Amino acid sequence: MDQLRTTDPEIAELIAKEARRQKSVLRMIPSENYASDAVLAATGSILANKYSEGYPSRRYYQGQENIDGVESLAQARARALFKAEHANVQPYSGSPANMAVYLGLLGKTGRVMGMDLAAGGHLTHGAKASFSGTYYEVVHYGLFRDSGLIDYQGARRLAREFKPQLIFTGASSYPRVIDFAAFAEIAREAGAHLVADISHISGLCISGDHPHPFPHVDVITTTTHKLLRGPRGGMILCREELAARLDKAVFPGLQGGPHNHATAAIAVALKEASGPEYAQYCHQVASNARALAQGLLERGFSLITGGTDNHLVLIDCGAKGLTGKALAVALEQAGIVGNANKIPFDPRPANDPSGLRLGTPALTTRGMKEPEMDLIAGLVAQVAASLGNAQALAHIKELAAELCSGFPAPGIHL
Ligand code: DSN
Repeated sequence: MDQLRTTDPEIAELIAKEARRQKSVLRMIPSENYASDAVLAATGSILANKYSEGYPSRRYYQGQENIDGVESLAQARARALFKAEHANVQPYSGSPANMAVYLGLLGKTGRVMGMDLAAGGHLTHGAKASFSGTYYEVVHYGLFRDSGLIDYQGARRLAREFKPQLIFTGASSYPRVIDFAAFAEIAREAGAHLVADISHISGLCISGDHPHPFPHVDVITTTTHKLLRGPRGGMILCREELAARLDKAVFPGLQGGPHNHATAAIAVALKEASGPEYAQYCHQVASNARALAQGLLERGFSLITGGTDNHLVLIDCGAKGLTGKALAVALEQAGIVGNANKIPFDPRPANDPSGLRLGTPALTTRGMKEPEMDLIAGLVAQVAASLGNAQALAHIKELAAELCSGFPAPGIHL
């Protein structure tokens, strides 16, 4: 940072301010975390200087004796951790990883079934606004209105009629277990390839807190910066028979040179995730989410599905007479950072929805446990009762900062 301060004080100052923010607020966006010093060191390394189009031992540029070692290690660790026959660690993030699956398994066009964005799916699972809903023919499965749970029978009926070639499972804001075995039956009947996008729950699948997608699915995609605590990046894991098609879709289909600094940091994160401490961390993430859900329910909040099995809760703010955006803004003023989110069958628009999404991955990395989750549920309730009261929100912000000060934030040294 000393060199950066000299060369570019404006950027150095913004980074320093962001570090102070990340240290002093309760970070509860379910897709965010703290990367370790080791992961950050690899991310900021000289590996960023190198071009390496191709794959280990099959490159289009010279000078790869070290890069091949880095990527081979990342691949081997990914295969071992996810029990996969093949791993591609080059996708720049989760959306490019999913895009490569479309390109590799369908080509330019095809029929896809994915979870509706409004039901908690992801943009790349066929939403109109994304490439997936623009270029491919898509139908969406969804949730039961009363329970908020995935309607597997409805998905099965849809697949029988529509005969998708590709089925996406996985979600961005679904708080319950996804039944990959049930989807495998649906895919088998339809003759479709089945993909599990486990970006949100990757760690829980490793630790056993969520059922593993293999052997039920053909392909797993995931980001590397959420529960995995790596750099921003993506991965594709698959059976050997699909490896060549998917590798070709990533490079040269969609991408040029891999981000070698990110690949190295992914390798480090995967190493960190292979020890017993990481499994313990994931157990705690899930336990903390259950404690947070319990604390919120006790304080009169309404949660979609009534609770959680994973790392996040989805609050229906309408039940408190609030919108998700209004609560998210007030929470931020009070040092608690979540995100407004659509709830199933939400009558409100995406930029001002009815829901609020809160997650436990980052706070658990700081070492917080069930008692802190109950405290935080209390703070969220105080915020919900204090909208527009700047003084009350500022006081809660002090309480949040005080809570944070007792729990170190990995990777942040002020
Ligand atoms: N943007 C991510 C999330 O916050 O869930 C999903 O890609």
